[in-house]
Amino acid sequence: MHNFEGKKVWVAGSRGMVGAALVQRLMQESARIVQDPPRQVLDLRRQADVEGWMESSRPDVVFVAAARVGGILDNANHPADFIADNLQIETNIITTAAKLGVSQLVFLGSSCIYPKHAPQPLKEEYLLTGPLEETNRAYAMAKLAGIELVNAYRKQHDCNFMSVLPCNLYGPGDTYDIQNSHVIPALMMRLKEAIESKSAEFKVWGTGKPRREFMHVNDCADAIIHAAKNIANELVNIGTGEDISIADLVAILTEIAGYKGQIVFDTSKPDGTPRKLLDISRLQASTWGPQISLKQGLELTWQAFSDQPSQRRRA
Ligand code: GFB
Repeated sequence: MHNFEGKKVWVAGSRGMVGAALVQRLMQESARIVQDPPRQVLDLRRQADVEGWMESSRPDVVFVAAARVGGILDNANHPADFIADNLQIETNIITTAAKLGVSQLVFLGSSCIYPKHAPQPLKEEYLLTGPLEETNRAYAMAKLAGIELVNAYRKQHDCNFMSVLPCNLYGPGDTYDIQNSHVIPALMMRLKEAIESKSAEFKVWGTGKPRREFMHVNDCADAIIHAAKNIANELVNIGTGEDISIADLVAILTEIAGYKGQIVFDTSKPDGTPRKLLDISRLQASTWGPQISLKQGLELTWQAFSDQPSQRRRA
């Protein structure tokens, strides 16, 4: 239905984990990647600056992968940053793209914006059918507004805009910060410390009972490009179709890392949403499937992380 050959493509947020993977994947489409200015040059929260930059660079296609993102504690501790920054970034880019007549726009949401207790697996039509998970409600409201903005421009101006909702991601370029990152990079950092300090215990947040669907970021980028080229829906879940408990994830990671100590669950830390397995029928209907298994992806990521000098660990 669409292709990117020769098209000027802007991946907003190309320095983030998903943005970088999208740029790499788009190289295979012979797209002309527009140079994405760093935050110091273009603050996407400033509307006039975004309008000025987009008017001069005139991208044909835009992927909105720029966002304020973080793990469960980062979200719970910084709700104002998460909602304000994400509302500004998405509004500035999406409204300007519509004004300039950008031929295609893909907005990135996340599986955490579904209602906390929606039936599983999560279908796209379950959005907004129930209360949200408290720890990241601010982020989720911002992302839901972005999806509503995309759908409004489709309806009112027939814009070729769509939204994709990835599950939990991991892989190269992830953020490694003990307090603020997502579970996989955080566990890897603390595992490395436990091994180096020969600690008898390895602490995991929460009960270990929540289930998460983890997808390697390279599979995510491939699925997003596939969806943008082949799926007409306004909203597409991006996942592997399989989830795992945090406790089982820890068992795989400790085996990969060769850690033999005792696993301790710190229930003073939040579990968050009990489960958020995506229904990926729309993706599968267009014959897409993941290439990187969780075990394989974790081995690759652990290896890349362990090879980094400790002060600069980004897998
Ligand atoms: O990855 P995570 O922070 O995000 O947490 P969410 C996933 C699960 O791992 C939670 C547990 O149940 C955590 O309690 N966990 C165990 C840990 N140990 C750790 C640890 O050391 N660090 C972290 N971070 N978690 C996020 C949303 O929710 O999902 C974001 O808050 C985003 O907005 C992301 O959408 C995809 O999956 O719980």
